[in-house]
Amino acid sequence: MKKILNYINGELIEPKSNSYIDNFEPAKGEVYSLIPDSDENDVELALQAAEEAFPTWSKTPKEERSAILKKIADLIEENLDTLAEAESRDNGKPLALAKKVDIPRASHNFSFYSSAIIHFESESHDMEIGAINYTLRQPIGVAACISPWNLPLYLFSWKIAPAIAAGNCVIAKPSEITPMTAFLLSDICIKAGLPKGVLNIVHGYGHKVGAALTAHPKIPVISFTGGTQTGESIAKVAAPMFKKLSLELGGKNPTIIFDDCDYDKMLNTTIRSAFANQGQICLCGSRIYVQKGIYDKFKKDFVEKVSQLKVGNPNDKSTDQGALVSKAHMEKVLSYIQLAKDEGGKILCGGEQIDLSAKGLNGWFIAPTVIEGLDHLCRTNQEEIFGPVVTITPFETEEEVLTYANSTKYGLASSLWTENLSRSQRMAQKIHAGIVWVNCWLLRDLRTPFGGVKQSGVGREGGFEVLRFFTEPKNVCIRFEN
Ligand code: TXE
Repeated sequence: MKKILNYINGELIEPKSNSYIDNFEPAKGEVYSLIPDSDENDVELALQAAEEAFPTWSKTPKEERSAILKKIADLIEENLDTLAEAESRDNGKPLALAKKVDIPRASHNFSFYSSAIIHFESESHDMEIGAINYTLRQPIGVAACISPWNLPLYLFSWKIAPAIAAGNCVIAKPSEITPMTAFLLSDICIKAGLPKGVLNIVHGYGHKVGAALTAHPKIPVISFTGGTQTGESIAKVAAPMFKKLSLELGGKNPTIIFDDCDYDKMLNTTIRSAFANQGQICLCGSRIYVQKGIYDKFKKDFVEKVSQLKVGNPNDKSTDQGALVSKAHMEKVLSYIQLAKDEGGKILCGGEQIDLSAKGLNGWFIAPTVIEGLDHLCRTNQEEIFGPVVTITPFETEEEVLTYANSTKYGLASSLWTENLSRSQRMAQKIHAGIVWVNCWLLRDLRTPFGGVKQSGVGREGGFEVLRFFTEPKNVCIRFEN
């Protein structure tokens, strides 16, 4: 069986423990490869390599760092098919989605930061009394990048690219649930000529590798994307050590649809924003609020379209919905469907596991599910389900829907559908969310900050802001007149 290896000091090596974790193919429910069960000893080895590489890498001219990042971006693009197949097999997502979104965006992360680092500037302030202040922005040292399973290579590269572009060395830990594309990235980095030790990828469990990275006194900066509870436990360990933290956590995003929207455009995009990647994107809109004038029409059309989504083999071109990422996650999502019923919700479509074993797929499929009739404060509408499950609810006024939208502990993203420009501006100002999409969804410009408010995280990531995050500012004040 294929063994994934750690990438440490420029080499692909076995974990020190020599033990491995089973890696499952979600569509088949079968083990298909093995993941290093690394621990603090492998982290120590990676740290040694990263510390050795740092003095040279941090002083390597930006242009050279940029060229290597661009090479990595190009190699990702050249290997698009292989990477997309690996991502789909590892994660259960439709191959077409991996080809269209995940892998191109991973390549773009590297090419964007390859260019951004060249244009990154630091501030300078002239004081009238005859002094000048400027801000030196220096790489920090060894950064930890910990990423989740839902958009494996995309989120992994979103952290690594800016960290190394800024001159840091990195120890990265992909999710133990979807490690394959991170493994393939190791090979790409070797081919691109990334100097040894600049990027080290240590595979394994969060409570071992992730915890060792978080607690290590020699790792002063952590960028994490994952569940809110994990973020909380990382913050508890890192805060007393005064580490720099970027936490991109969960969401419970509202989609708010007004009567005056462009109906067809809204309907098609809302299907996508609700169910893309089986609803396993932190930006998916899982609470859909629809103004009363079009509620009944929306309910009919939406349920009809959702019922037509084809759940099946991720490799089939006609598949809209693949498998959920793991058995445990599928069970969690099913338990929320049961909870919704217990809370008085009416299942309009879906609501159950789908058995595709007749097609040789013994994995973890759930029918896309639409639920109505739930109060905005019930658990189904408050907690992150992170699966193909959405609720729909009617509303009358802007004030009413704002109360619903802002009622959760999360504040990651939101979508508004209206042709009324003033209303969209008013609403955008009042919504508690780091991102407001108006008449669109998932449109990203990497120059803008990304991230949430409230319990969706801290440390906005995006454009130059990420480069600022991965550098230490130092004020230099020069007095040139007495
Ligand atoms: O994420 P975890 P899980 C949400 C979603 C999901 C829930 C749990 O609701 O159901 O989180 O998912 C590593 N110290 N999101 O359990 O555990 C772990 O190995 C350091 C939202 O899969 O947060 C993995 O690499 N690291 C989300 C990463 O953290 C630790 C995407 C994320 O795993 C650790 C995924 C520890 N103590 C899930 N424990 C989003 N915002 O996009 C685990 N890890």
